[in-house]
Amino acid sequence: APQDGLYTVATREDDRQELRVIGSLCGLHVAPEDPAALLRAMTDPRIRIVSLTVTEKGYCHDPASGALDEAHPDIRHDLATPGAPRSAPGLLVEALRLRRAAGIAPFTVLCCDNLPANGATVGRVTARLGALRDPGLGAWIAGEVAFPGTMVDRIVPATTAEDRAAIAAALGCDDAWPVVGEAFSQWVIEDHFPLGRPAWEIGGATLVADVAPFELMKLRMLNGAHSALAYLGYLAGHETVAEASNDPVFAAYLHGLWAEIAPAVPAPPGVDLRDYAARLLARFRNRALRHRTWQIAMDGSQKLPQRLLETMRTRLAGGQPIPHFALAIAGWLRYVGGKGEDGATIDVRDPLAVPLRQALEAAGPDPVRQVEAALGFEAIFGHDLGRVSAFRAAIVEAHGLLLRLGAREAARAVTLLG
Ligand code: CS2
Repeated sequence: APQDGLYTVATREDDRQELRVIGSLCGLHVAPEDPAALLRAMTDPRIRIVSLTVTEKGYCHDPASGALDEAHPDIRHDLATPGAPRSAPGLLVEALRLRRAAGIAPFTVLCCDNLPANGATVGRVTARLGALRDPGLGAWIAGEVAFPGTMVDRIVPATTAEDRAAIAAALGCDDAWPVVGEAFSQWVIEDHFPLGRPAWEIGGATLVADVAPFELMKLRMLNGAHSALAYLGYLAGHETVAEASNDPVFAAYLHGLWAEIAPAVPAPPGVDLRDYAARLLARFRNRALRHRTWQIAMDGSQKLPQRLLETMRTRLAGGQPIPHFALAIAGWLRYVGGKGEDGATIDVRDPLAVPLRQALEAAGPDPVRQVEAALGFEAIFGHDLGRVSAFRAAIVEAHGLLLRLGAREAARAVTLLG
């Protein structure tokens, strides 16, 4: 706000940096500071689209089933005091209710997060919260509000103090909130905007009838590999994705992982998944970005279902082996246990961090019991996976390998065997 909504986007590729000052923000409201101001803006009839980028956990849903988590503290809060909501679904529902009561057409909700079927998922969660308040409101949201799906892709590590200093030096003035990312970007949007939309295609977006193949490709190939590399790379002492993916052992592991993922991905028209994977590796290796493995490791309980587990289900159903996948899950399990390979404490950030650590501690030193304790989390693994013996066996084996060899040597072993 003090910079009139102006901020710099710095795109970096190896030793090249390009700066662009973005002037598209015309005002700011901070929901936790002033939810009423945000609700006023959302009920303004001139507002036709509400887009959201609030990370996976911001939707208060059960990651395995995609249903609203009705026991979530923020959802309980928003049901108790619906006029002053604090969750994203709570704000959407209250704003939509106010618009409906005032006879204003509903805005289109544009989710830009890495959720599976993101539009449909947010539609389901919002309609359910609406129905819990008033069945008529829930039915109206389900029937009248558009929730187009999207696939948004650009690697954007969290901004650091060094980024601020370097960008201020290059720009010649201070910017308190620059954004640093790769040059690559892709935005695919389902073209369903009942009140109209800006011509985003002018800026390079692709408008399509069905986002699903783009989304599945990105979530499974990019984000799946990102999460795998985050846990294993972190455990192996790699601070960034660039370090980990420039390590030949992990590059070979990634190739093996992509070979397991690709057959379970319906390629969008005209896309060759081998080329896509090669491009991903080059993007991961971009040393100009310091994308911390720790950052991507965050919120694994919210990410694993759509990034890795759904793909694993497909492979298991076809009777195919899953050694690279299993090692990624074992890496996650070790990571959320809270102790690194050097014995140092890991700062695990995840809504389920405490119950996960407690369950793993209660399981004691037996690796098989540790795996069972982790797979018992149905919000992550669903009601099914923990009972699939081929799945359990693969995770037990990978966990054993990881404990014996450490992440790097286990990745090498899995790649050699695979
Ligand atoms: C990353 C994503 O933080 C994470 O979990 O996997 O933010 C990733 O960088 C983006 O989805 C790339 O488009």
